[in-house]
Amino acid sequence: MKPTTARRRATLLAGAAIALGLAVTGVSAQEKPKDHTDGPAAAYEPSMTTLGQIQVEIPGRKPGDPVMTPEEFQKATTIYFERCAGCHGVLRKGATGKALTTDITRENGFDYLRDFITYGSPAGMPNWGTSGDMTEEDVDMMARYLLLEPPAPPEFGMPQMRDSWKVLVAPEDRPTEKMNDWDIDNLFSVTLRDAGQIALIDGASYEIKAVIDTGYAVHISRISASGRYLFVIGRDAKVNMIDLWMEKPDTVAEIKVGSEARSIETSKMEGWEDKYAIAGSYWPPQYVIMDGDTLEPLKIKSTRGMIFDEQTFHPEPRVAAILSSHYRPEFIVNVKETGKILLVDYSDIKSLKVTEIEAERFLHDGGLDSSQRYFLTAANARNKVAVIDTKEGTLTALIDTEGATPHPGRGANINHPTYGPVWVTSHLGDETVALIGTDPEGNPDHAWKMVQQLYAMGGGSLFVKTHPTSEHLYVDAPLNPDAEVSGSVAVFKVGDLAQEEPEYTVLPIVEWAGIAEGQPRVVQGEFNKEGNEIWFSVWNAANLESAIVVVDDKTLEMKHVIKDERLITPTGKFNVYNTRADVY
Ligand code: DHE
Repeated sequence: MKPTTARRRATLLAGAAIALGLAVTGVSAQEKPKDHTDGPAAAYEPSMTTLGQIQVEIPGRKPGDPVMTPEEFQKATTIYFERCAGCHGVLRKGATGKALTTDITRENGFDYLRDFITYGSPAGMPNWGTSGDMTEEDVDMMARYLLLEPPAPPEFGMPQMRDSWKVLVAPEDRPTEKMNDWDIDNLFSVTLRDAGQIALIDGASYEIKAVIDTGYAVHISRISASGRYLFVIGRDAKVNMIDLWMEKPDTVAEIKVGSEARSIETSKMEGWEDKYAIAGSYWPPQYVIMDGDTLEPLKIKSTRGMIFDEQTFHPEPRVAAILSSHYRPEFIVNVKETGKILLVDYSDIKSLKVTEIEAERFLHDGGLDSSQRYFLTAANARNKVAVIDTKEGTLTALIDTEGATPHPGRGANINHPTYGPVWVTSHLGDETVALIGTDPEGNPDHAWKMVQQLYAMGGGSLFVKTHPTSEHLYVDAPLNPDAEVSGSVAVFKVGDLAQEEPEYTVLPIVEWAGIAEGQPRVVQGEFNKEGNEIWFSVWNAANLESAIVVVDDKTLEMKHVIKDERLITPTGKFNVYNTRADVY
């Protein structure tokens, strides 16, 4: 099938709960009270699957405690960490969702809790009962569980990190030059989510050069500034450091930095290339600076502290995206629940200086503008994008994206025919795509304003992508409940953006992949080094066939389909050059 052109303003999403991270199939709500909503934005919350595996005991019982067996308490804890902690917090003190501490739950009582879990709420609580995601017995158990004190998962400090730390090949035993004939700059590190592996795929021949075991449910890969070392982090907070110079690239060091994590980055400032790595975790709420050659943990900093505006204590502010500055020896660290962006100066980690910028709560992901001076990041539950000037170390702007739950990934930088350089984000909760001016020198009237809103295929978008040599802007929608939409990608022609309501072309990626079984979702475009092709993951259930579809950026036609039985649940793809040079 050829790409088709469309101009469609899809309606807002409602009535579909997608438990991502747990399963890739959508579940329709039944008998839902009319005003209750549970779209993807509500369900796309952290799922603490690793924490869900820890063994817990019922904390000291109080008079009036509901009856609960240790087995039920264990099962309820697993469900709570996987499905509820993302919004309500591991310690139940609240995050995007309300606090569920026993002073509140006991006052509300069992019947209220049971009904709330069953039907959800207009504020975003999914209808776990009527959607069929939880059985009546499970709902009953969860309501009793919430009347008991929560278990506190263990901390993870230096002794635990050092116990887990392994240098498999010491720096002095590694090659002094590249020992393989791979074009490592055009290599893709592809997350094989449910296999706990990454695949290294050659960008020219599409050959899978290696499959390497990593942590559980790998989240992202990042590359050292030199392009030699690949860092991979799993949801279980395991970091693998892979040496791409070895004859057969493999892990040379590994460490566990906590129980739940999502982010990893390396030092990129001139003079500091490959010197440090940093990883941030959801639990415990902290980040750790490590040696860039060995992953030796050097400095752990807790992110517990005051919420930026209320100045009240938050016990578990998670570390979301981390980015390396090109202007100063600093890591930029998003602290989700306190709404602070930290500039962590790594030039002297014994006297660590951290600039704490007040931004907005629920910071998630983001990336640099095309000049690489400004960091734009979504405070997603507040529908805002914060802009940090990485040169001056200050907050430049807070912009309302006028859409529901911006989710940019690292965003996309296009050269707009009217507004010049703009940075783009799509949204989880609706079909809008926000374009933000990023050129205070050349286009001062448009800088740090939302200059245009586009309408793509529908809500449930996670990632946008372009390349400096491309004339296209790609928008995915993997969380859209409609299989046709979640299986396609919308493409806008940058030159057409001066039109009043620009059309987009729909690429039927799943159809091109030739996969009939399951409901695979098309996720995260990633360009090759040259910028003439873009790769999309066709992410199916673990027991079904998945694929990667390569699209010709000039013709928008399918160029190649990578299929292999080792390609289990491919999600993120990270081209070595584009990732290390921050090209997007
Ligand atoms: Fe991600 C990036 C957190 C679910 C694929 N994801 C990120 C980042 C964070 C994050 C904080 C930014 C890292 C950085 O730049 O340093 N993601 C979370 C969650 O908390 C959430 C909502 C639920 C969870 O429990 O993890 C979540 N993410 C998903 C998925 O379901 C995806 C689609 C598949 C998967 O891996 O489970 C997914 N996230 C990705 C990808 C990136 C990412 C591919 C990197 C995008 C990029 O271009 O850099």
